[in-house]
Amino acid sequence: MTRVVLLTAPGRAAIATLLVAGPRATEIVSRLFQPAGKKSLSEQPLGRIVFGRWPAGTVAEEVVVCRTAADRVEVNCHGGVAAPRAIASSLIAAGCEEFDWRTWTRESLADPLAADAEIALADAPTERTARILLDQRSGALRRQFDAIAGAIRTGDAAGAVSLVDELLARMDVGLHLAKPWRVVLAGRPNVGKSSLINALVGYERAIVHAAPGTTRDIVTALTALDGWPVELADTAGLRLGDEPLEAAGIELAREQAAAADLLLLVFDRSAAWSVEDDALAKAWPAALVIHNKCDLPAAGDRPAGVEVSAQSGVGLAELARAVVSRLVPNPPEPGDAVPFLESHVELLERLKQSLAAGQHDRALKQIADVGCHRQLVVGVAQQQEGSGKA
Ligand SMILES: Nc1nc2c(ncn2[C@@H]2O[C@H](COP(=O)(O)OP(=O)(O)OP(=O)(O)O)[C@@H](O)[C@H]2O)c(=O)[nH]1
Ligand SMILES: [Mg+2]
Repeated sequence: MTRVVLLTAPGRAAIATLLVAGPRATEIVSRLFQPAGKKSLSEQPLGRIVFGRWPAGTVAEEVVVCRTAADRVEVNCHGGVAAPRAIASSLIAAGCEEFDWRTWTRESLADPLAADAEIALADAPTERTARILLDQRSGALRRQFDAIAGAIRTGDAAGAVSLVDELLARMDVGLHLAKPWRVVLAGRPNVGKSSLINALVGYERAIVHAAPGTTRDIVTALTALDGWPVELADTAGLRLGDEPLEAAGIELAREQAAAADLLLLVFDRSAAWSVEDDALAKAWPAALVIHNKCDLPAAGDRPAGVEVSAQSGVGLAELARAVVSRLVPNPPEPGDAVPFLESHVELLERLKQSLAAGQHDRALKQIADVGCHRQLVVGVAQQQEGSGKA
């Protein structure tokens, strides 16, 4: 079977690239592609870039085509939606089967863990997260699973368990490589929660106003702190509001605080520490305490916390560092194995159970099941070509 896969992301772009892969790739593309020169595509050597036209509807699209392997042709056309769609449709009409790039990646990579990493890489929002996923694409996670299997085979069950535990300890980082941590700012009205969000993201995301009770709904902003993706959520000031709209906002704020990966409790350092402040701090003992408005004179004693001024920017770098050290207390070293999908974590938990029950053969099978090499769609055709059977 010969496949057509759109390799570039959908949406606006200058260029789109379609891959045609399979034993009939050159033949099918040759039937549609009209080279500008005299030679047909099948006469062109591998790697030669060939310009020409592609009949697409009533117009001919200008394309650049290249045979990258005996069973692979890349077709580069104008970007956007219409041009690649028209070319894909004509290839399908000519006998190709359409694959989406994720399915293609899974089918064409021998190691499913490497395929998982390649697919997750498309969603990595920062260089730091991409670098960790690239390590897994290069085999870091695979090598650790191999090491676990090796330890089991040599009878070192304790060693295997500690390797599994090492991976489970990196699970939280792994699961946030493509999905940001949720950091919620909460506190009493007017302490400067919205101002802090704006200062952290560097633009006016949330409305700031001198009147308490300004924020009602949840306002979120995506950012990166030290290369880690974080979604900051601003909430309504917590107080006993008797107005229904404000009360609804306060209820939402409490729900957000409960579901957060990290809660930032914001207080006003220029106002005396009150009974309400104390109740809030006690209700959320795991929260990171922030004393805002440190540009103004301090009003009395208060519990320890990060001192900042959303207005002047003083303390913001320390605040970012404090948030990061709470979210990622032990960042992985370059080359470390990191599980990054729920399915990896589930496998590790199953492995732990098998090892705890002394079921070593079962544990080995669980590892082998992740490593089962799928049949290579293109690899087979390439081998045939190489041995003169194509
Ligand atoms: N001096 C000073 N004023 C600040 C600082 N941060 C915020 N403010 C002021 O405090 C007032 C309230 O700020 P907001 O950011 O709207 O406070 P909030 O906590 O979001 O308030 P609600 O949405 O009503 O709960 C505004 O007048 C801000 O300008 C700061 O660091 N220093
Ligand atoms: Mg606000």
